[in-house]
Amino acid sequence: MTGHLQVLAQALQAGDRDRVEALTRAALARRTEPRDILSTLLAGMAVVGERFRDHEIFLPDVLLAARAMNAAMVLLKPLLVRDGIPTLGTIVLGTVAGDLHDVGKNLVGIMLSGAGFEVVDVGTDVPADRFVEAAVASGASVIGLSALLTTTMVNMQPVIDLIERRGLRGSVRTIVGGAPVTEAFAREVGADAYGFDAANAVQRVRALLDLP
Ligand code: B1M
Repeated sequence: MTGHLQVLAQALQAGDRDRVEALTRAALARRTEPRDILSTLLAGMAVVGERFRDHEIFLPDVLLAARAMNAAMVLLKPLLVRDGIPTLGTIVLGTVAGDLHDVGKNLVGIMLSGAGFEVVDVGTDVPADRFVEAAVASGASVIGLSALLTTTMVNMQPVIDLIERRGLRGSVRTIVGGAPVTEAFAREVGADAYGFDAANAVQRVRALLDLP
């Protein structure tokens, strides 16, 4: 990584949105390839994810880094689309029926976007059919389900059952997460993966899609 990209990665890890935006503009002005800038930012976000997982930094730091990443992505996205760089895959993400908590879901979405996935956020209090329709409409290969209440985590099962009934099992995988959700519960409802936090969710989705 050349000097100016290293500085960009450091600014991202520090969550300095203005500096990340300015450095991204400067890198583009000196004709750095958008895909090289993206790789730098993704590497920076990976470090942020690892440091969050290891409790070296905390939620506000992750949110700042994610906002900085999103500011750079606004500049890069049109150029990447023009260059025909595919995303890693599309993920439908939402909070299950009856549940209005969205902070964790949003964080998972930001981390997935930052890692190069296209995220279709279907919001909160989402019934099973809306998850599945959104996956079919967007060609998503993964549906991510979040729940924060012991009374709503049971609403993950109907989504997985509907995927099965629609014959989509195998082409549409599922990942579940949220404070009351456990690996054992994920297995019980037949989910393909469980993410215990946002960084882990990215790792699990990559594994589901056989990405290195
Ligand atoms: Co509510 N709430 N809440 N609440 N709320 C909890 C969850 C609760 C534990 C508080 C408590 O009693 N100690 C409790 C649940 C008890 C239980 O079921 N065991 C509770 C309750 C009871 C309720 C109400 C029923 C209260 C009432 O009205 N009587 C009510 C329910 C409303 C509804 O949903 N229908 C309610 C309402 C609310 C607010 C609206 C006020 C607000 C939500 C605002 C919002 O989200 N926009 C709220 C909040 C803020 C909380 C707490 C305080 C914080 C949740 C949060 O944002 N955490 C929460 C207590 C707590 O957790 N300490 C609580 C931060 C967030 C980053 O963490 O969401 O866990 P989290 O996400 C993590 C991981 O779980 C994981 O990654 C994230 C990042 O690392 N993860 C995934 C999440 N989704 C994932 C998906 C994945 C993978 C990983 O793959 C797809």
